[in-house]
Amino acid sequence: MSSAGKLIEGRLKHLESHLEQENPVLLKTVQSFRKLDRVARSMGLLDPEDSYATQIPWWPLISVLGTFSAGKSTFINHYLGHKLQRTGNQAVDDRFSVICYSREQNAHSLPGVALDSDPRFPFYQMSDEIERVAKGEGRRIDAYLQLKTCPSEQLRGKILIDSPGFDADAQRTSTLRITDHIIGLSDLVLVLFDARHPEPGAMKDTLDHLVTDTINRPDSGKFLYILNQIDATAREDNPEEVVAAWQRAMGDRGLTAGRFFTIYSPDQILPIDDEKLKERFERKRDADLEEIHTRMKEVEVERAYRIVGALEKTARDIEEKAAPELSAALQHWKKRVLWGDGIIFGLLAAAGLFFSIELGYWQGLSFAPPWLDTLTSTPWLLYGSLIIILFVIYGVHHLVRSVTAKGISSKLSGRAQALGIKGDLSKAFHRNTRPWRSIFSKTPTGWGRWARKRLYQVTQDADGYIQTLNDRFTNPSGDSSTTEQKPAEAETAKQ
Ligand SMILES: Nc1nc2c(ncn2[C@@H]2O[C@H](COP(=O)(O)OP(=O)(O)OP(=O)(O)O)[C@@H](O)[C@H]2O)c(=O)[nH]1
Ligand SMILES: [Mg+2]
Repeated sequence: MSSAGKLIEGRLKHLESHLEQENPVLLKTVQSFRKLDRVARSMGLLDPEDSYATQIPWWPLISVLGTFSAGKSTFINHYLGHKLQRTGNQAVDDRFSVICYSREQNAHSLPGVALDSDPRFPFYQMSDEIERVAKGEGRRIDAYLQLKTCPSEQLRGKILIDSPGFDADAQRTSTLRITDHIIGLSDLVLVLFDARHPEPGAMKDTLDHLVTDTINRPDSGKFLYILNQIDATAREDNPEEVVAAWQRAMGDRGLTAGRFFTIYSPDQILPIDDEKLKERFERKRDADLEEIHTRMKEVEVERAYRIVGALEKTARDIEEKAAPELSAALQHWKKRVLWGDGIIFGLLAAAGLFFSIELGYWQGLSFAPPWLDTLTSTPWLLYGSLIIILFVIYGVHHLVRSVTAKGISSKLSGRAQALGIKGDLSKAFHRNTRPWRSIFSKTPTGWGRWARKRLYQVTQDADGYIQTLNDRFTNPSGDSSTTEQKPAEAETAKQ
């Protein structure tokens, strides 16, 4: 039962081939996840068609949200160095574009369903999510999402999401729901506003949704708020005042300094006649753009460490939480079965004694029912009766086993959630209660020396990966031969 199903093996292969292209440092971790899967499957924690590797998002997600025509698509095109997204002053796109790397020179557009089966994307539940808010819409996932590929080196190892313009009043609930879902999945959220609107007060609802609601989230650190197109303010009498008004509007909603940026697209500059002003604008823009791009680079690094962290944590959780929890449940089950058997067989014996006395089967202390002689003198009758009695005892015992097991396993699901154990603890427990398993065995199925050794190997592997990542991202020794960078990646890292 510990072998992987065909479907999941296919997905893992797919994952490996993408990692090979985009993030080779993480490639080996898939092998370690396979080891974990084998242990978990033999314990019954995972189904053959499940894998721990597909339960975590491998690619960091950066989403770009913001008001209509704020310049979201222009910002993305500039970042990629490709004119991938259509831009314009009319609302040009009402779908979310999920943009990912592909070696192929031509950019491709694929329908939203393509996201369903690709292990890079945590979107397979998205249609269910849409279905929940708008009945019948889940099947129309293509109307909300599209997948685009682009050969930009900037895109290696990450996914960008371009979104349709945001307007709190006009949004359909399903679009709002998708926006929230995407925000939840994202590692970094860039929220763009348009400096051509000199009056932020006019968009109160939008600001409430995009700023007030996001600033109070526990993961508020992942949001960057960007006032875009500030080149347009150069024509105002007092350009600083426009920025200051936005800053105040943000500050009123609790935004602290340091996460509010002012930029404009280097590709779309309106002519600025005042040379000094132009230079000041450019300096500020370049500094802010660099900081934003650095944050975009950092999510990739953070995500790589987080994946190795998840690998190690899952291994430790099996050893330190799942296995002890199962052993404790088995002890508990044994006690309940013994008590259950004791009570039922005790009652049966008492009832037997009572009726046999009532029927006058006892002569003093000896059991002498009138049919005893016939029974003992007819072997088939004697053995037949004994077999029937044994069957009844066995049946009652198994009934007690399964009733008590059900009670314990329903509690175990809650425990697994509370302890944050990945995998199905109650299924694993059921594996231990199969008819041929004795209630006296203390070690859970699949949890032996072999499993411990595997888990130990995985934690050792994880330490090795952390070191590789450290070498790759910090390279304290300055020795390039210790890094696993390929020339193309080194190029990306420099940018
Ligand atoms: N002057 C100037 N124009 C810009 C800048 N960024 C974008 N634009 C222009 O603003 C318009 C809207 O840009 P888009 O990138 O399409 O905006 P968007 O946010 O993707 O728009 P929707 O997807 O329709 O919501 C386009 O005509 C761009 O050329 C900028 O920094 N400065
Ligand atoms: Mg756009």
